[in-house]
This record gives sequence, structure tokens and C-alpha cells, in this order.
Amino acid sequence: MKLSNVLRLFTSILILSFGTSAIADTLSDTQARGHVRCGVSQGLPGFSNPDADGNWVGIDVDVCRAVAAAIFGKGGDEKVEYFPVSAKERFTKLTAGEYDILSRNTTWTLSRDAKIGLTFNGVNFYDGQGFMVPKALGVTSALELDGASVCVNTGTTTELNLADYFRANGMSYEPVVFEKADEVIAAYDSGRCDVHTTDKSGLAAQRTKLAQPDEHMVLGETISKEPLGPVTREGDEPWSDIVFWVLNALITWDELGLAGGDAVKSIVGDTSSTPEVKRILGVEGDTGGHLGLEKDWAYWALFEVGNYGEMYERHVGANTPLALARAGSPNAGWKDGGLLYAPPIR
Ligand SMILES: N[C@@H](CCC(=O)N[C@@H](CS)C(=O)NCC(=O)O)C(=O)O
Repeated sequence: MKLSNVLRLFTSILILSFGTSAIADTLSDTQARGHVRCGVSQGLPGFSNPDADGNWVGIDVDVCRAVAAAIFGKGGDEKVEYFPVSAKERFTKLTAGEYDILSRNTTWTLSRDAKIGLTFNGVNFYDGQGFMVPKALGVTSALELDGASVCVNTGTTTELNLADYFRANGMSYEPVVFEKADEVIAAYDSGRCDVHTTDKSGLAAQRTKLAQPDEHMVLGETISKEPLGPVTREGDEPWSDIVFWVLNALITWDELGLAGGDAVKSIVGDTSSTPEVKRILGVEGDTGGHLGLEKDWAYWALFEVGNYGEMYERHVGANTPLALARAGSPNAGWKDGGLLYAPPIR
């Protein structure tokens, strides 16, 4: 082939591939398909885990349910297909288009955002990494773990923070690495390693799977920041906007101290509601139009899923097996001294 023809071919390939990403329209594809495709964990109680009937439940699952309700209206929360994925494969499957939201205890980091080409759409759980040990080990601080063997999930920030922490403190350790969370916890429970490390919420979740949970303790140290939230592919801003604003509608409703579920029905009919409430529910204005959705997008998300606090208490709160008290934690609303803060819906 002549050089000019090679160049022409190369240019057409470039235009074609840029063209395809420029016209990515996940919302239209989702509407045509009739359901949202959501990447979840392979089973992490409180976040994304199948219940006794095989239905996916958890705060990460609820983000996908809320997006589906915002798109499909009444009963839309059930229009979700779940794709359980390991930590290692979660990003390649998202960028390859196997699903359109990754809602799977995923930490927002610079390299995931800028290098892999992902978009992070807010935070639905602020976490940090910790260590769990058998009480019988007789250790009270992570600084006493020099020389320990540590069970860890590969493809995670956990692995990287672990290396940083031991290096920064001049300690050595022996990593015992697995791809699935259940393998990690089974190995730890059978004594193949001295320590189990992951996000503290993950430790709380996995502790429930141990044969004798009371014989283990989580050490006080929190060695990292793990802001967890839903992820989308870079290059489809309108789709990412939907995920971001749906999550923020749940947070806003919590900030306003308003209940979700059936309560939303009476609030929408209340003519004395504030302009902000009327706007969120689509009684006034058209925020939905800016997102390519119906006026009542947030109404249905709130009706089907509830507000952020309800979602939190249902899956990970003080009265669940994870027993993660919200008050006093970074997951409290900003008015209560926490970090959750939703930008204005207007
Ligand atoms: N937040 C960290 C860790 C996420 C992670 O995958 N943790 C493991 C250990 S708890 C897990 O959830 N595994 C669930 C699974 O393999 O399905 C990250 O984004 O890298």
C-alpha cells in the first residue's frame, strides 16, 4: 500500500474510533434494553450480596436500583441486571462495556480516574483500611505486626496501602494473596495467615462469615482513605451525570430530613412544600429534562429506594450484622459533622 493510502486508512480508523466514543449513548441503550446493567461484588454483605432468595441487596445495589427507578419510573428498581465481578476484573469489564455502572465498594483514586479512563460519580460510603487479627495473637496495635503473614485481595487499593504502611513503618510482612474475597476470609479463618486486611466495612462484613467471630478483633488503626462510590466509563458524560445526580438526590433527601418510600407520595401532593422539595420531586421546574429523564426521576428513585440514611441503616447501620454506627462517622450528613454533602439540585 502507498504511504498516502496507509495514512488515509489510519486516519479513518482514528475518526471511526473517536466517532464511536463520542456518540456513546448509554442512556438510550439502557432504555432500549429495558434494564440497567450493574457490576457488583461476588458477595460482600451490606454492600452487594445475594439474600436468601438470591436477590442482590446492599448499599451498592441500591445505587443501581435508584438509577433504574429514575430511568424507568414505578417498579423500575427491579429493572437491573447484576454482574458479579472480582476486584481484579472489575475495571476491564466496565471499559469493555459488559455493564454500565460499577457499584462495588470501589475506591476513588487518581490513577483509576485518570489512567484507566473511569469516571467516579460521588461517594456512597467513606471508608478506610484496617486490620483484623485473632484475639489469641495477643496484638493490640498494627505496629506490632512486623513479620506477620497477611491475607489480602488482589487488584485492590488494599494491597498497595498494605505495602506502603509496612514500608513506612520499617516492618516486613508476607502477603498471602487471593482473587476472591471468600477465599481471603476462608484462608484467614483456617489460620493460613495471621492478619486479614481490607476496608474496615469489609472487615465488619467478612467477620460475620467467620466460624467464631468473637474470637477476632479489628485493630484501632485506619491506615488509608477509601472513598467508595459508583463508577462509569469515561466518555459518556450524560450517563455519568445521571448516576451522580441520582446518588445526590438520595443524599439531599436525607439532608432535608425527609423520608423516602411511601412518604414521598404524600410529600408530592403537599402544596405547602418548599420550592426546593417541589423542584426535586418534579412538581416545579424540569431537572429531569437536563438529564434526559422524566420530570419525576428523583421521585421514583426516592419512592423505590428511600433516602441515603434509610439505605445506610437498612444494609450497614447499627442494627445490621455489620453494626456500623452512622452518627459520628464520616458517613453522617455534613449538618451532623459528617462528610456527606450533596450539591444543589436546581
Ligand atoms: N475499596 C478497595 C477494596 C475493594 C475490594 O474488592 N475488597 C475486597 C475485600 S473485602 C472485596 O470486596 N471483595 C469482594 C469480592 O471479591 O467479591 C478497592 O477499591 O480496591
